[in-house]
Amino acid sequence: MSTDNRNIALSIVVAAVFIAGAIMFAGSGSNANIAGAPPANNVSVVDGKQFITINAKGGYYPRVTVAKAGLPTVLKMNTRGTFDCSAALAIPSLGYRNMLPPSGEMLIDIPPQKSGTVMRGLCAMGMYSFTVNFN
Ligand SMILES: [Cu+2]
Repeated sequence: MSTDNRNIALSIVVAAVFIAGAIMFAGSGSNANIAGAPPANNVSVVDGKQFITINAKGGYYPRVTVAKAGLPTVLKMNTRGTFDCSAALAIPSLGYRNMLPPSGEMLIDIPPQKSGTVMRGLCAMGMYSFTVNFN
């Protein structure tokens, strides 16, 4: 290998380390799973019942969900080692307020919603939120 080739190889390695570092830095915030992953397909309809999955940990993901109006719906809140305040969930339009288990699943029944309804979920302090738009 000539000196030139070695220098090129070295600069590629340095660039790769910088890029990896930048990605890790960008992903280290509390919005890591929001910024990093593509929007999940978190809505499914089984036997006329709609299931919406929201992950709660350091915030709620996905932040925005588009769901169908007019269907009985189950909101499935998933936690995994969630010891931050996103475990303290409030859904004002339903009068819902509850602690989610630190790890597990909480199923919340939601009556069929009218088209155009925007349902908002919040942590107890109001710092994290998610919305479900029923269309
Ligand atoms: Cu909070």
